[in-house]
Amino acid sequence: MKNKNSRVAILIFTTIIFFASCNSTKKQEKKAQSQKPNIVIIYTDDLGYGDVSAYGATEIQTPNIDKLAKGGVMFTDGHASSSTCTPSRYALLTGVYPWRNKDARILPGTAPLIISTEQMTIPKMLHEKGYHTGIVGKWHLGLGAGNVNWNETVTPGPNQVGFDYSYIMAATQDRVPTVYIENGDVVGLDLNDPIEVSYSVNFEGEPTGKNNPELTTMKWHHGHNNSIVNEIPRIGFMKGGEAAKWSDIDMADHFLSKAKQYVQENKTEPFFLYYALQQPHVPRTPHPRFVGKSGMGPRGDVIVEADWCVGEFINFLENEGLLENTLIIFSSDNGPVVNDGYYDDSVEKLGNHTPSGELRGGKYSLFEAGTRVPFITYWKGRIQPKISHSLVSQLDIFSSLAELVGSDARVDDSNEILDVFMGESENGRDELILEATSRTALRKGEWIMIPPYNGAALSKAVNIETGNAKEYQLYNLAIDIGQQHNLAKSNNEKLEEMIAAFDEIRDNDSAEITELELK
Ligand code: NG6
Ligand code: CA
Repeated sequence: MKNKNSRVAILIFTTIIFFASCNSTKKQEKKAQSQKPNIVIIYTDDLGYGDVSAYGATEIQTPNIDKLAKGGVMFTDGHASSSTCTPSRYALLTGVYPWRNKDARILPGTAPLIISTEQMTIPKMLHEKGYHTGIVGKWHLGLGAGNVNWNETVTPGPNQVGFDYSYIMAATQDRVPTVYIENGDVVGLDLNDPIEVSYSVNFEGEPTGKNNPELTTMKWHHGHNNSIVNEIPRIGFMKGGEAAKWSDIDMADHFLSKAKQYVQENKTEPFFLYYALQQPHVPRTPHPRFVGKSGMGPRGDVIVEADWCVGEFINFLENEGLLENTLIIFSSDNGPVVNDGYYDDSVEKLGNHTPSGELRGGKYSLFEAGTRVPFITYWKGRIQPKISHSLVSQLDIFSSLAELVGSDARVDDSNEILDVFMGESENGRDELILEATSRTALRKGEWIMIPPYNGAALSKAVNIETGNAKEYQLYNLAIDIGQQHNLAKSNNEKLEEMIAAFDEIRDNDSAEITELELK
């Protein structure tokens, strides 16, 4: 009897404990769901599919990016929207195909903002859902509304399209103005030494790379022979603003410290950070502590430096106790280029390294290496490690993040594939339009169709195949990842099907877009 009673008592006790603990687990789950994760997009500039050791590079090691790849979803078929920067960044932030916006092409440093302040963007959508939003790094989406006065607050810019905080370079490291801009204001500007910028004429008496090679330590190969800053000739002319000019060798450290500072200051609320590193774009200016580290010249050295920045930033999140509540998306804005306009030994010291991996082409190209880039999603404790062969595009980040944070905002071109990004499904995209300097091609399933385009098949300046040909090209990537066997003639049925699908998406406007912008 006594025994039975105590058994009943134990049963009641354990039942209470069981329900109580269920209840608290449910509460915890609810809390976890309602607690919005922080979101960080780490975006490199010109990093190729073959530049990361997790993606098969053997001549260079990227242990920190590898850690993300091996601890998250490593996409083998992840794409930037374009094989150049501005269009890819436009598509990343808006979820809209860049070829829908005629201004979404490589911009000079004086170009006006190409995102409408009315347009929905990732930071705007996240801001509406209670996020603090920031960008640190490369912008290259235009600033102002034309005729920017760099000595006043520059607007509209990132702060007018959804970012609560911005710390940027206006365009690229090789373009003037060579200054940092914080929330629209040039950092460290002395108004007694105002900045003037032009992309058409030099300012009287100012040296240029073309006329004063003796003042340069990095020599220009093509383009890049205008104003000289820090002994590096740039694209565009700039006068004044001496105290505000950035130090190229410190840029990586500088952006890293600003990225950390942003997190430090905003970690008490959900935050979104777009951390846009400048490497390995030209001019490649590793900090002295990275010089010679890759054995591959400056291009390899700045990849090692970028990888270190990624590691430092992730360690910082971990030390702050934020890593398990932060979704990290890592990618690159376009494929790789070795000589992009300076003699910097990158060609000579490349050795056996293949920045494009087994893919054909590179930056500026319609071939696969133009847009297929390292693409990783990582969320410690939440995303299970996996290699995914799903076709995904940076376009899809917009709608997928909206789904993640419970926003109704959607953009037609941006597929909601959150479960693919979370590694829970392989239902990626079926089709995707790829863009390269205003030319487009259609990817559908395992097939890619490149329409005929005028212009050189090989860009001599950068030594990259453009993808241009007088005839249609059709490749089956499942069996021919290197795009060596054009099946357009032998598989006419597939070709016709691809042309029809391409025309339907492009709304038959592809005829307008034929010429290669690259000079
Ligand atoms: C090209 C530049 C190249 C690079 C590119 C933009 C010349 C000859 N070439 O016009 O060096 O700056 O623009 O790169 O000037 S991107 O990654 O921002 O798209
Ligand atoms: Ca780029």
